[in-house]
Amino acid sequence: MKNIHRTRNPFRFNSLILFLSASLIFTACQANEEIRGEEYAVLTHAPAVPASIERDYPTKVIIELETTERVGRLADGVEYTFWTFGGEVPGKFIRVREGDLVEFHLNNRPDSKMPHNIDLHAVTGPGGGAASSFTAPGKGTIFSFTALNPGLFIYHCATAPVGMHIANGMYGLILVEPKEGFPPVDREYYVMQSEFYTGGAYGEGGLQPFDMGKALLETPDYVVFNGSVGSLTGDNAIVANVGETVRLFVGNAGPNLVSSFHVIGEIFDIVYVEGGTVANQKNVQSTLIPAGGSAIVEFRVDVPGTFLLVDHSIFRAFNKGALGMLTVHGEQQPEIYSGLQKERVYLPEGGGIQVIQGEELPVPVLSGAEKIEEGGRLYSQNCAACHQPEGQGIAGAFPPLAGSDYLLADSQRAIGIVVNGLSGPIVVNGETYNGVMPGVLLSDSDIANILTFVLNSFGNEDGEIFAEDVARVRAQH
Ligand code: HEC
Ligand SMILES: [Cu+2]
Repeated sequence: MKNIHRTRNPFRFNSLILFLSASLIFTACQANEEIRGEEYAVLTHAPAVPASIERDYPTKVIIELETTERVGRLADGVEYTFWTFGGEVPGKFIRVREGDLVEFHLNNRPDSKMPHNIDLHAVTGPGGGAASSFTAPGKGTIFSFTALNPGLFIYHCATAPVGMHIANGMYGLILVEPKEGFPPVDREYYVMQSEFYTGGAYGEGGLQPFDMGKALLETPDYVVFNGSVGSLTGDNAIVANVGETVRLFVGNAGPNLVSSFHVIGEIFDIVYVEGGTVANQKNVQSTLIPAGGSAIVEFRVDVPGTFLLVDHSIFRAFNKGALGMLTVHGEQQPEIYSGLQKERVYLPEGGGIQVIQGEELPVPVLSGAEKIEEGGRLYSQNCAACHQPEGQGIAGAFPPLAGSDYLLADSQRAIGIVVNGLSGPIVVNGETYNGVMPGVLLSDSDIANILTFVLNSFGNEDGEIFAEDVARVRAQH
């Protein structure tokens, strides 16, 4: 830079040459920026993301991160001894700028049992820093690196046995913002997928040990976002308003599985595939995120409602925990999405023509027994996967409908549950459940039939729900 400043113009200055040399200096500054000043990084717990970087020059960034080992909640009634970066799973989100000199301070709490280190995929150097950051309990280590490549990178512990340190929760994301930054958006969130391998099956209560055998077979009991079942659902849902643009920084820590990341009811307008800095894909339904990789997705939310974040390897979402929620507030936008407009009777084998051409047929009035029969069919299609074929539920995960004191105390309340879904703690037959039931997209009469079936099956005595009851509940919302 100094050389360029000293460059002499052999001719008289004129405005053109002034302009040319000014742009030369500007280009030179961009190519070879000098580190200026120093600051401590502000780190955040998921789903929060640190504010975007306003600096237009590189600086020395000091990062303080503490490794801990502590018991925490994996699911309701299920505990696990998590090993963490910063006290939570996933580890804290780090945000620096391309060209920054990062001085990393890794501290391991004295009450840890294990040594830990850190491999940041943003590091150019042996082990991604792991070789220089092996830190025994009660010790601290320091190493530095220059963030040469911008992008969204995973970091994780790489102390042997590496798989076990990752499986126990030691991972997070570091974003190296490109010099020119990212385009501004209204909301940014931090989402990290990972697996847990527990001694007991999904939902089995108590403090669960790590299961090495299942880890080797790559058959996790839990696949979750942000470290536990329900960390992004109900009251923990991430939020946005109609018309806003949302950017998700999504990581997949594995340790084994690849994620087919999808948001139900949304299309990613832009994907920075694999966490690189080129907005290189548009209009994507599901994006593949490798284990130890990431993606940045952006989308404008156009209509209100609840949008589910899932791994579209779908049993992971509804049976192993890989389910999050984005709640979008705002006015309905019927020109984009109408909602249910009409419910019609469909008569195959010719009868259907009547519906298409003429007056819509009234929904047939079913007798009590017919309602129960029809409801049973709909129950097996829509409810049995969670509440089980005999309504017995799954301990710790899905409450029973057979003999449920919660259901039988107020069958009208059950309508609202089926229509709108339910989340947050409830007590059924003395057991607390804190899961998420998504609202069911069925017609008023279908829901009436299902609930009538449930009230007359599995040892439940009796009761009848009518389509008008369902319509009334729906209208209240
Ligand atoms: C994806 C899994 C899932 C599906 C499908 C599902 N539920 Fe649920 N349901 C749950 C969960 C989880 C809860 C508890 C929610 C909580 O803890 O707040 C629940 C709670 C309930 C409750 C109240 C608690 C109780 O045991 O009485 C009723 C009633 C109920 N569901 C009925 C139904 C009916 C009827 C259907 C089918 C139309 C259905 N659910 C489909 C998961 C599901
Ligand atoms: Cu470790």
